Amino acid sequence: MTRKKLEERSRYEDFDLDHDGTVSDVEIDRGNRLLDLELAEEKSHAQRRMATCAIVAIVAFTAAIVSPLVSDSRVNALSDLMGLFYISMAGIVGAYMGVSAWMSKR
Ligand SMILES: [Ca+2]
Repeated sequence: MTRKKLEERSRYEDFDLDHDGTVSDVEIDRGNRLLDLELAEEKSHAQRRMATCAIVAIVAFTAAIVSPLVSDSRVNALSDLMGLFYISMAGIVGAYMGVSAWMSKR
C-alpha cells in the first residue's frame, strides 16, 4: 500500500502535534476537537461582545436623551421607538445571561 502524503502547505500539517511527519487518526481527532473548542470560544467571545455593546448602547442612549443636546420635542416624538430600543437591548443582554447560565449547567 502506498503511503499517503499531505499536499504542500496543507491545513492539516498543524494536526501533526508531535512533529514526527505523519498525521495519525488520533492527531486528526485531537486537532478537530481543538478546532471545535476554538470555534466555541470565538463564538462565546462574540456573544459577550454583543451583550457588552448592548449595555453600552443603553447607557449611551440614556445619557444622550437626558442631555440638553436632544430637545424635549424630539424625545416625545421618539418615545415609542425608545421603548422598543430598550426592550431589544435588554433582550440581548437577558438572552446572553440566560444562555450562559444554561450552558454552564449543561
Ligand atoms: Ca504525528
